[in-house]
Amino acid sequence: MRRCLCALWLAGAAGCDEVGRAVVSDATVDVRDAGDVTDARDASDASDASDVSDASDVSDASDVSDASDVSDAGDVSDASDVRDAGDVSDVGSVRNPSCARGLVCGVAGALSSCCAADPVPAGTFAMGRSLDGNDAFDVPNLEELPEHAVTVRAFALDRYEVTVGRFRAFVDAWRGVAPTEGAGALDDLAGSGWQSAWNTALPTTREALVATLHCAGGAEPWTDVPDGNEEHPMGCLDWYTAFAFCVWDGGRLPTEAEWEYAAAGGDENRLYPWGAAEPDCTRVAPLDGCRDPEDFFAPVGSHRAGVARWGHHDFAGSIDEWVLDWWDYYPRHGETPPRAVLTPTSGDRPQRVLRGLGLFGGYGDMRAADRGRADVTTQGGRTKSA
Ligand SMILES: [Ca+2]
Ligand SMILES: [Ca+2]
Repeated sequence: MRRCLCALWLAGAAGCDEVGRAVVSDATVDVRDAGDVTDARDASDASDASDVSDASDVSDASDVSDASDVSDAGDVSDASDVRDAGDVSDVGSVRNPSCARGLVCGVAGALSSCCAADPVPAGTFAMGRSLDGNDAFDVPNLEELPEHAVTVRAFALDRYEVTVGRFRAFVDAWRGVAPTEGAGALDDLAGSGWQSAWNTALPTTREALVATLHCAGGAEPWTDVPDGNEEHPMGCLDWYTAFAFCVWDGGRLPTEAEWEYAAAGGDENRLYPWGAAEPDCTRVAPLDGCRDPEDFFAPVGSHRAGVARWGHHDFAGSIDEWVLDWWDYYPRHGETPPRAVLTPTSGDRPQRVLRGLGLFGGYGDMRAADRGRADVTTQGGRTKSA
């Protein structure tokens, strides 16, 4: 059985300040599970997507492993005529229902299926912000502390945020059927899958689902008919819809630890997904000071200098991303961190974690260790503790 992870991303949108909320969109990251990826380091050596021919036999992450799966610039000579599957070799190997139409993302010379995923090897990393290490940063966010060791199993994560085009396939297929109990769970982690108690949180018809996607008064990336935004990150999804999309697409939401592990480059403990260099307009969108209208909802993967260690784009900026976990403080020194926080924290307003801030983030918000949170029904906006 195919096991994938999906990371859903929330979107920031032009005009959000005016409407008082961010647009929550969801970009996804498909993550093949540890059970399917016995050794992602080996998998990353595989270079031929044609090795994978059967959707029922997804044995490792090499099916959509990295840029080497994609025909290179020599095969894709002109971005203006490369928007179909014939020019991008990995498109046919991707089996996500959301990419059944052969969606292509990226920029000339680096095109791939919008559903391409990159393997992330197992490892241990220092989650949270350090006080004097690579990712030390002068911010008062106590919720990023203490930095603590976390071990992550191998997985594979979508290269790009989920696009409008991918989500359109979900919308077209939606008949109000919720995921089955337990769907989208992590391997060997009871209680991490879909719960039938959540079924009523989902729209019951396609029309009702579409109605939820207009959460920013016309400033959201979704359009009822394709209108130039199909390669832009999807927005306006609450946590339940994000989860349901991932399950439908053969994946699951990543855990907060998986997200930060991939964004920080694992044991490199990067300050930003790309390293230590300060954010600029070539790495993230949108960023304070980069308010070019063309930079709002830029196509996924268009800020090439912001690529993370294992090939993922737009961790920082672009769109906020839902992860599986309930928000909680990090474990104190000496406590064993959970693989994921699966029960709401006590208190009157439990929230889920958001990562990968979009919407006019400052330098601090672009860090791999930066955290946010929001109510599960939120379609835009998040809070941070200072
Ligand atoms: Ca860290
Ligand atoms: Ca992001």
